[in-house]
Amino acid sequence: MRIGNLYGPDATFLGVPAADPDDRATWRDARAAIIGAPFDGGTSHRSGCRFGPQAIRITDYLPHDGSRPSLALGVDPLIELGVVDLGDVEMPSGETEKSLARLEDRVAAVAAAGVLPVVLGGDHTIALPDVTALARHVGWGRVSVIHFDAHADTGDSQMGSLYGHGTPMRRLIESGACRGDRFIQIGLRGYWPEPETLDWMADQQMRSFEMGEIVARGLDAVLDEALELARTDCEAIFLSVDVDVVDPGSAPGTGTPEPGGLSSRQLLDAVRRIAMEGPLGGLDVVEVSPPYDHAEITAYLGNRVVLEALGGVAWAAAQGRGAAVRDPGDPLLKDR
Ligand SMILES: [Mn+2]
Repeated sequence: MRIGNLYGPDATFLGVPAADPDDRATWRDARAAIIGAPFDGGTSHRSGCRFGPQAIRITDYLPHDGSRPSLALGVDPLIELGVVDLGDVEMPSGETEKSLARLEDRVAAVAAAGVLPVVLGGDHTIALPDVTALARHVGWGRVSVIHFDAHADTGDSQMGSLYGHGTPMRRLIESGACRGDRFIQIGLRGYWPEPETLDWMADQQMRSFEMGEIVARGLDAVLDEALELARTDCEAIFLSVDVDVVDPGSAPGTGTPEPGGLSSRQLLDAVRRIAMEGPLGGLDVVEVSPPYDHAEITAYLGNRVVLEALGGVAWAAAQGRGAAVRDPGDPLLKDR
């Protein structure tokens, strides 16, 4: 059964066709699908990102006509990829494990159909089911992760719980869904995590680019290294974008703002490039918290992150670079 916005009227991402996740005929021709994950039960500080999916879907000044030709790329990703919106997953904020299981099932069904899952959060807890579902399809340990964030999200526990927006990256590496040495973090800064967790990250051979390194080397050089690593001995890249990677001045609507981040221009360029070079197997955009937003700045950014990612995928497909959205018959996608 289709649920539109769990916390508001049913509206699709920029007016793309609505589809019913349980009726494959309604999304048969789609190559990418929007999935809302309106869950903020994993936040450690201020909440509100349960309203993120709706804000990311509807925040725009252009007509909601399901068409967005990109000036930079010369493609209309919503049209060319046949993007549909499967609505929200029903995720009760007080029931974390039930919520995450439902999301994992939804993402797995989409990935298994050879359709690119585009998940709108929600807090970062949702990266655990998102990446897990993709790994079940692509191959356990065969998905690399490029993770934009101010925070590492590698905590061992959060207030005594295994699940929360501060722990998903540790759970993913512990389970083997993805390899620590193919887990790439970009934009970390500030005062968390503590040395014990940094030691654990180093033991896993995670590659984390702190803002100081990004400033010193430039983001392009960082992306060169990140993409080379992500594409080595893995079949697909999962792109996880926490909007708090961007400076709070350009992304105020989020729960755990950390000053001194990327510019919105840098994030959009990086997302576009990763999607163009891929192969992108899935993405999520998380931690957009409308109650803390101002003038919809952060909701606009989330909306544009999705468009740049889809634009990059459509561009790659048009170039015949393929691999961004794979046919389910592709032998690379067989279970290993
Ligand atoms: Mn995060």
